[in-house]
Amino acid sequence: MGIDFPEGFLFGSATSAYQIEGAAAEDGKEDSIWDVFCRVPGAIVNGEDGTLACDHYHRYAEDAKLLADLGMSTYRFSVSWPRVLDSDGAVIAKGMDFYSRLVDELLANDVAPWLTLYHWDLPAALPGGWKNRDTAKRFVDYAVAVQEHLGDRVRTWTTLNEPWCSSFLSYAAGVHAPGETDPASSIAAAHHLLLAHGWTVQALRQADPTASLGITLNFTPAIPATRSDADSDVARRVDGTANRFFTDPIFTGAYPADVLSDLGELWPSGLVQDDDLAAISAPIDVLGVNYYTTNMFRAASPDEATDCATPHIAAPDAVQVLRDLPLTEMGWEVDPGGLRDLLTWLHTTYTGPAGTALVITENGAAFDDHADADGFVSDVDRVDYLRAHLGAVHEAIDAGGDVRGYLAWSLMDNFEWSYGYSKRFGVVRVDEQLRRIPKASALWYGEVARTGHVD
Ligand code: PNW
Repeated sequence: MGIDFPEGFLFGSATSAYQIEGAAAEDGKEDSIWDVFCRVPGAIVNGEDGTLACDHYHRYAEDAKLLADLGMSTYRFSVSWPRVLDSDGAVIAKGMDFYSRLVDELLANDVAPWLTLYHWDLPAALPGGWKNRDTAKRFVDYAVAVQEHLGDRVRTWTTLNEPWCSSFLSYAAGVHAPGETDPASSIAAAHHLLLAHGWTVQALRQADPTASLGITLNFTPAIPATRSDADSDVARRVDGTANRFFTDPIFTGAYPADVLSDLGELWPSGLVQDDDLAAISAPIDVLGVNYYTTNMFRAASPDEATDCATPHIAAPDAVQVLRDLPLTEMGWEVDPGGLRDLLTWLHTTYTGPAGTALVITENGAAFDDHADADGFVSDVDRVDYLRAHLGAVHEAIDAGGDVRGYLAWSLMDNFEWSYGYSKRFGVVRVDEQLRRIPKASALWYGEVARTGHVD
């Protein structure tokens, strides 16, 4: 019994630079906005930061071999912009060389490198960050520089990881770097991120028409608690800014009309210029899908206080309703059916008509891991999570979805942003001595990766 994935389906895992590399000030690397944000008292649980992280910067060869030993054919990592370009825009040779050696090591181990250009660690020196349109231009220069050094060996490129997080969580909710709380700024950031994506796709495509190019979006489907007009409307507004704000311009060349009208006055005037949407909708080969959970919402009653920290800027009246589902350590509901429905919706609405493939670029869970006397973690809850979500991916393929791969988040326990090291997403444990110890989930998932078979 069990299920078998199609021949050629990619199995792998993912990480990001700031979450694992450490070496935060080594070999000429300058500060990113996360280096700076971590110094703000109270910003990160236990005041932790990515200064050492998993020390991947020095252990990359061991990590490449680990991936191969686990049977993973693909590894998604990110490049740290302030490690490879200085604040004058000049290449930092040692930083760029690190990624070149990493790519060589992956290839020597038969692991295909999947490179994300931006996983949130913006150079702190850029004035105004993503509020500034000029940052999008600088991003293209950065992307082209990385392509010049690695493009002969890296075939798959993702421009941005989760622009919803780098805009709304970062500039409206204030919980991610740079920690600002101005809704209009978050809209400007989101537009400039999309612009950086579009211009970069055009530039990389022109330089190398054979490279596979895409973007990774995080999707948190929003469903109404009841069929009432109020609940349906609040779910629609959350879905608008969380999901369609990004998919519509990329695949249809226009921001969704309902989102524009919901955001109304918040939308900065003059933000969108001629030709912006043509660039943002440049064709892509792959849409990366990050999925962790689905949220159910109801509309708050008029006098009800809601969580002010909600990043749903068009839905301040949204109240999440927990269903009778298991929760991960993040408090996120385990809902694999939501992934199947999401993939089917994306294929039908956006990627199918555009001829764009879907790959799950992140899926996984934080659980309260306990190591035994040998340091081994028997994480049956994580195995169950991965199995159920792989089943959902298979159902989406059966339903006709063009889904080409699955990358587990994460290869190893790492710096979980504002939660510090308190939340562990790895299939590989990283202990106090930074030893890598595969958990039961890594052994189970490795077998899936080698055979394409899920028990
Ligand atoms: C993603 N949310 O972040 C990131 O791509 C990873 O770097 C991160 O470690 C992983 O998911 C687990 O959190 C998210 O609030 C952070 O909806 C927050 C949200 C979604 C994704």
